[in-house]
Amino acid sequence: MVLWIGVASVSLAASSSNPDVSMLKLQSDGAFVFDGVLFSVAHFDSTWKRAEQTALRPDPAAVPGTNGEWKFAGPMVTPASAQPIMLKETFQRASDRSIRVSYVADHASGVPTENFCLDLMVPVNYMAGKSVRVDEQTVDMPTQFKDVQLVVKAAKTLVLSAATGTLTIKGISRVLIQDNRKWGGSYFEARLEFSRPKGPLQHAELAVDVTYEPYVSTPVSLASVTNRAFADDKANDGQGGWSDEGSGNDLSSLPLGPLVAAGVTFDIIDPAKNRGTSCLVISQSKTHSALTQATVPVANTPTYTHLYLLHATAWTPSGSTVIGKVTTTYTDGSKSVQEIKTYREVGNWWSPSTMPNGIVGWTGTNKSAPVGLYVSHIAWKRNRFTRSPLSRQGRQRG
Ligand SMILES: [Ca+2]
Repeated sequence: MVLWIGVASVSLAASSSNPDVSMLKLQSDGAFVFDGVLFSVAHFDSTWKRAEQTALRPDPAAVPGTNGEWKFAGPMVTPASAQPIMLKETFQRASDRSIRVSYVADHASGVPTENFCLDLMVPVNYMAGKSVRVDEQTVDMPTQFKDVQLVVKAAKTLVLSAATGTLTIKGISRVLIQDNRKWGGSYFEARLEFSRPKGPLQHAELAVDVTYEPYVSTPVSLASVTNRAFADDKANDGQGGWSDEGSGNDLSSLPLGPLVAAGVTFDIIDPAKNRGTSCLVISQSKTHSALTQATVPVANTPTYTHLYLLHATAWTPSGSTVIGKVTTTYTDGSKSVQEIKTYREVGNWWSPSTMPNGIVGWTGTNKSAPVGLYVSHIAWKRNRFTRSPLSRQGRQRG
């Protein structure tokens, strides 16, 4: 069975020890994830077979981080040639929200190439129902699949919606955006082509600046509907805190008060000031919680465009399963429903790892395990929301 737990508040609206850029994680192969969007170089040969930069490694001649630079080099092996493409990457921190990354690719004799690009994988939930900006043009990204190719054009600047803000990419020359739902995928893919002469690839370069701008977020209080605290002193008594597993396995290590998780501002309720409760625990198993849904009013202004959840599950089923839904009711009476799926929006609170629409926003430990919470994004209809109840309905699976 599954227990779906929302913590303290939802919100409207850190990087690792490598480059200290908000919402950025640089991988050991030089690919990087910026606000939930994976950036990596891809080569497509004349039969559209794909090669990636997974064999790149940090340049042994350069100390990582010297002068704010990280250098990588290595082969990209393509079936189109016995010799690999040699790729060099220089990643530079420009500010706490921006980077510059430049690439130089060479192939000794020239390899047949359909597309050689910096490839961006954007989870559907970040962009569907919103628009991207390509230079001065605005292009809507459909909520349901319509066409594979959404954008194909020469352009210098691309602005897209990511997990908790926007990414502005400058320095490109040509962009293709396709909808991978055509093949059952859950990503939009943006290909930023390298500059190079037509024909087989012998030499190509690309240098882009990428800037993250977080959305302004405002905590929405769950204080009127919370039913559990974080600390639990006695296991399996149907009351107290979190998953009711006693003090050896509770969430008392979560700090109270304002919490910025995955770039989104939440406000963690102090149970001492709120009927002894701080989080919303939903389950259809009465063993775990009698509560199956809750409705939360959201203040009138300002007009919000996104909803973020700070949450986790316990007793999480294996495989991706719908474990609840969020229904938004707009002031004009219309509704939108977002299903919450395990391994897409949310996962177990023990040893969390990031998912397509579930960034690990907070981590800590308790007496049993490393623990954490996920931040998930829900797009609201633009320009329609001013005030509505928010209902969350948890469903048991087990
Ligand atoms: Ca208890």
